This record gives sequence, structure tokens and C-alpha cells, in this order.
Amino acid sequence: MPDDAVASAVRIENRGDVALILIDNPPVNASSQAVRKGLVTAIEAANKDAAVAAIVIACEGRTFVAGADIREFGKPPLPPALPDVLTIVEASGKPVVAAVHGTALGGGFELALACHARVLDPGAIVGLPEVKLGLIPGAGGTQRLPRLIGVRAAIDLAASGRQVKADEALALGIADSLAAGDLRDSAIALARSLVGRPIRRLSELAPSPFDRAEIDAALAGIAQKSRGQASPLVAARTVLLAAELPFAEGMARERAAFIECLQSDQSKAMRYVFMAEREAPRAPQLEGIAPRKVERVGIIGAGTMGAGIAVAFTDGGFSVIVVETSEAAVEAGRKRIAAPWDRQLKSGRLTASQHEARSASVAVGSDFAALAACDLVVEAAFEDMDVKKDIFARLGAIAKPGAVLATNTSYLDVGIIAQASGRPGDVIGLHFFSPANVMRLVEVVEAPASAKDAVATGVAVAKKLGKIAVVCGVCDGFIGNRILAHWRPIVDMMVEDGAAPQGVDGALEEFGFAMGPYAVGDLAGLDIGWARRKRLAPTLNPNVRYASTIADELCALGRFGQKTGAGWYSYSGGKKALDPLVSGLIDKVRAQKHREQRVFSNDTIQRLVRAAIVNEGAKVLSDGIARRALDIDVVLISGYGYPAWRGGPMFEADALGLGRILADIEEAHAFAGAGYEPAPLIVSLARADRRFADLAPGEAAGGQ
Ligand code: 3H9
Repeated sequence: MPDDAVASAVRIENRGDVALILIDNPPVNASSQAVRKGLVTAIEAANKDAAVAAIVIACEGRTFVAGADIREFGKPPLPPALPDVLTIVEASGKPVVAAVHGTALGGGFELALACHARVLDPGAIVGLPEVKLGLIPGAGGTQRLPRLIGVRAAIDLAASGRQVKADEALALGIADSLAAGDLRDSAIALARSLVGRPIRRLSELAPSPFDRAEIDAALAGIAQKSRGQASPLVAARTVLLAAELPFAEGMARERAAFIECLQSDQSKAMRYVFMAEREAPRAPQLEGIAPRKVERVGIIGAGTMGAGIAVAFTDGGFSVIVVETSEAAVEAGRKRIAAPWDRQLKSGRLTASQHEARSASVAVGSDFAALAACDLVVEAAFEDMDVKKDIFARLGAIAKPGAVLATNTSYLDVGIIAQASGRPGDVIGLHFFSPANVMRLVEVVEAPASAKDAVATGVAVAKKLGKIAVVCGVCDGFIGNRILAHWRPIVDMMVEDGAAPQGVDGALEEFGFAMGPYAVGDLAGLDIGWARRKRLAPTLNPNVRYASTIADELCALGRFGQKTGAGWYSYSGGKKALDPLVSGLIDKVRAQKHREQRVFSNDTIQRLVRAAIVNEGAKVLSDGIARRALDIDVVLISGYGYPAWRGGPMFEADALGLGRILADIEEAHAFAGAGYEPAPLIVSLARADRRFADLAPGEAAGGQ
């Protein structure tokens, strides 16, 4: 490592008798090797300098150190190791104060904990997000934090990875103070005030006493909530060691556990997901394309989706106009849009003035012509082709030149909708997921005639909303719903052939999905799928097994899921329960269809579902609907609850070996019949011993 790289990453500016150590390692000041080396040099120099009485560590740019450098993981270790660097920081004979702005995460937060006091900018955030990378804090976080805020609170932070805002950090005792004015000035003043007083090193403190039964209950809760992910429980147990072992021994145990996690398949998968989420919006076909400017956004429809989209855009800082068809719908829409902000006001997540500002940024009315002033219009009307064609014909006529016109359809052909507008170059799909103000995924649909800069605008806008954009082509269901529509019937077939819906839910929750498909169906509303099945009924392939009879009969009884108090489960009093009516109905359909009954193990359910997902994923790739396997992984994880610790279906298939997945696909085909034939892409990759990740963007498309 050249000296000038170290010098540019960390420098000292003397402010009177205080040495201000400045870390400057864009974009997020990760603690890369140059930073680690520079910190050691700077701390040693400041300690040797007789003119220096105290030290402040601060960062240039947008944030304090946001963690260890993720790109260094998986490579041979580059000395000095961060824990050793932090030992040197903490051992400083002169008081060291951290001046924290932006996000002090992981190793960055651990650096702040190795300092003798912490001043936070009021907008700062701290946290230990290592578990989200399949890791645990590995630079003293598990041992210093419980000594500062107690074992229970430290377990909560280390096992959840949640971010803590400055106010809470102050209340927990993480921050000594919040900066009232200039952060560095505040930190310098605090550092001066510590001169001549005993230095408070967290490693020398003992954690305060705690209730062991409460901790045991917390550990049990973490194990259950992790759904197969290992690191949260490892993080929690390692924090607990702080109460049982001397600091040095705790540190050694933390290091060993960190390394074990680092080498685990789960961490490799989660680090891939971190990078894939950042790579997804960089669609190769959009390289160098500048998005159009968007300030004012129109939304057509204020139902559940439209209202959620309106909230998302308003929260994202856009000025929003929502158009409905009648005064009654306008009124209902206004209420729907205000509801999440009202809740946030009540819980203190929004101040009264923020609440007022949000409400003032969105206008709900019934004048379609108001959309003429918008730079982007998102249509979220009823999911019906004729309705959408009519809207786009009107929109095409009134929208200003250059405005991007987007449909939020989840299945319909965006190309046909685009043609109806008379200006198909301006039309894209923006497929939000429900609730749109919460879910992070947006599929940006590129129709055949969509202009590249219209698509780039969809991506840029999604980023501004804090969402993950994945660009995809037009087909029935795009990436996510197409894959869902493919694997979902398999579990219905299993239920017809002997599995119980709750058994399937249990198996897939054990696999790591947040909820099983039947519980999800009840939550989302079974009527949506029913309407789609009725729409597609005339085009059904008679050779493909139809396994939705039970669902159809539930819907015919008005059991649409939670919203009607009953679906696959019953929900009297809001509590999910098994319903004998459902098992009776299943028995009836099984008897009518004369299906031979068999037992489905959890393993069989999990393998066949994964095989169906990967198989359709391969077809999505070879049809050019997704250009890269990572797009499919990101969609399945962020939109459909595929466990992130598995890395997504395509990553997992690569990791397990496509030969093994192909065997599962063949088993799924033997079970489910026509429509489940192995994708030619998988067969050819498995034969050539290649992986999805080996494919260059778009290479799979048209290659069959
Ligand atoms: C750790 O600390 C382990 C220790 O306990 C023990 C060690 C021994 N490293 O997200 P963005 C890049 S584990 C390298 O788009 P934002 C990112 O890839 C770590 N690179 O910005 C992207 O690059 P590109 C614990 C990193 O403003 C660019 O920075 N820390 C790292 O939306 C911008 O990122 C974490 O897990 C990194 N650590 O969000 C924090 N972080 O443009 C992870 C970011 O080339 N980071 N990059 O694609 C974050 O949560 C967000 O990046 C942050 C900024 C909130 C900081």
C-alpha cells in the first residue's frame, strides 16, 4: 500500500491543542486498509505530539465510517486488522472523541465505541448491520456495546441490525451529546473538557446486571424470527459473552465467531445480495442514458395501490397530484393517503410540521386535465385492459411533451397500453408492490417502443423514492408475478394430492419465506387471483393440470382471505386458525378428482418449489425479460420474501450446482406435468458445467 494512499485516506489538522483526525475515503469512508493504517499512524503521531492534549476523529464527505470495506471480505486479510486498530485507538493516553455524522455503521460504529466519548450530529444514525450481511460485529461491537448500554439493549441492536437515530442513541447512552451547532466544534470542545480527567475505556467497564430469564426469552425470540438465518443468534450469544468473560477473552471469541460467519455460505449469499441490489438499477442497456427531469408527479387512482404510490412519491419529496373519478372517490382517496402519515404523527415518527408539509404536497381532485402539468404520470386504475387503454388515450392527448407515462399494471401488456397513448416512446411500466409506500421493489417495465430515457427516468425516480429498481421486459407478470404464477400451482397440486395448506406454509416458512403461500394469499386477497383465473380461463391449455379448484370454491363462498374474515384460514377475532370447512372442502375436491394421495415431506415441498422458481427464472432469462440472473434474485428477495440468506433462487442454484437443481426440476416435471419441462437454458448450462452468473448480460436471451 503506497504511503500517499494512506495519507490521502487519513490526515491530521491541528485545532489548537486538539488533533482533528480526518478520514476521507469516498464514497462511504469504509475502513479499508488505507484507513486502518492511517488511523494507527495518526493516533500514534497525536500521542507523541506534545502540543496535542486531546484528539477528535471525524470524517469528510457524506458520512462517518459506514463499516468495514465489504469488498475486502473474501480476500486474504490485509493488515492491520480493524480490532487491533481499535485497540490502539482505545489505548490512547489522550482522550479521543468521535464526531459522528451520517451513518456510523458496523466497523464505523465500533470505531466510535473505541473512542472515549461520542458527539452525534442530530441527523446521525448508528447501528450494527453486520447480521444483514450474514456476519456479526467483528471489531469489538459485541463486547464494548453491552458495557455501554447493557446486555439486553446491545443484543437488540446486534441481532436485529436496526439503525438507531441520534435521539435514541442519546437516550440509550451511546451518544454523550448531540451537537447543537457545528459537529466538529462540539466534539473539539468535549475533547478539551476531558483533558486531565480519567479516561473512560469501555473495555475496562463491566456490563450492568441484567435479568437472565429476560435474555433467554430474547434469544428464543431471535432464533424464531431469524427463519433459518444463523448470524442473529450468533451475534446475540456473542454479546452475552461480555457478561461472562473478561474483555480480552470475549474479543477472541468474537473474532472466531466473526471469521466463521465470514466464511459461511449464508454470508457469501448476503454479501452478493448487497451488491446485487446496488447493481440491479444499472441496467446495461441504459448505460450513459440521462433520465428526464421529474418534479411534479400525477397519479391516476387513489385506491390501495394509487394511495400507496402517492404516499411514496410525497415522502420522496415530489409534488403530487392524484386524480379520481368522483367526489366520493376523491374523499376516500384523501383519507387513504393521509392514513399512514396520521399513524406516523401519532407514533412520533413525523412531527406536526412534517405532517402538514406532506399533506400540503399532495392534491387530490377529479380534474383529469390537471395531469397536463406533470412530468410523470403513474396510472394505478382498475386492472382491466379496456380501462387502461382508455386512460392512456386520454393521457397521451393531454400530457405535456416529454412527460413519462407509466402504468402500474401487474400483468397486462405494457406495449398494448403504450400504443393506445399514441406516444409509445413515453410509456413504461412502473410496477409497485403493495403497500407501495413500504415495499422496496419497483419493476421498471421496458416495452418494445419505450424510449431509453423514459426507462432511465423510471429507474432514477425509483432510486429517489429509496426503492430498488429492476428493469424488465414485457410478458404476462413481468419477472416476479410470472415466476409466482408458475410455482404457485405446484403447491395447489400438492394440496390436492395429500398435503395440507398449513403444512405447505410451514415447510416454506421453514425454508425461510416470511409467510407461506396460503397465508400470503389470505393477506393479499384471494379474489385477485380468482379474477385472473377467470380472465385466463378461455385460453387455458387443456394439457396443463388445473389445480385451483379448491381456491375457486373458497372464493365462490365469499372467502377472500383476511378482509372477509376467512380464506384458507379463518380469522375470527383477528386470530389465524384452521377451519374444518376448508379441510372438508379439500377432501371433497380430492374425492371428485380421484387424485391418488401421498405424503409430501418438507424437503420435497421446498425442493420442488425452488426448482419451479429456478426453472421459470431460466425461461425469464432466455426470453430476455430479465437481462441478468441477479435481477431475478433481487425481485424474488425484495418483492416476494425469498430468504436473502439463500442469495435468491438463481444464486442458490449456482451455489448448489445446476446439475442438482436440474434433477429437482425433472422431479417437479414428473409431478406437475405439462408446463414444467426443464428450461433448455438450465439443461445447456448444467451440461457445460456453467452457472447463471457466468452469463454476460443478455447472453441467455435468444440463445436457445
Ligand atoms: C463490518 O463493518 C464488519 C465489522 O464489524 C468487523 C470488521 C472486522 N464497503 O448503498 P449506497 C458502497 S460489515 C464497501 O448506494 P446510500 C456501495 O457498494 C459492514 N463499499 O449509498 C456503493 O458503491 P457503488 C457494515 C460500500 O447512500 C456506494 O458505497 N456496514 C460499503 O444509499 C454507495 O452505497 C454496512 O453493512 C462498505 N461497507 O447508503 C453498511 N457500504 O456505487 C453498508 C457502501 O460502487 N452500507 N458501499 O455501488 C450501507 O448500508 C449503505 O451503503 C449506506 C449508504 C447507508 C452507508
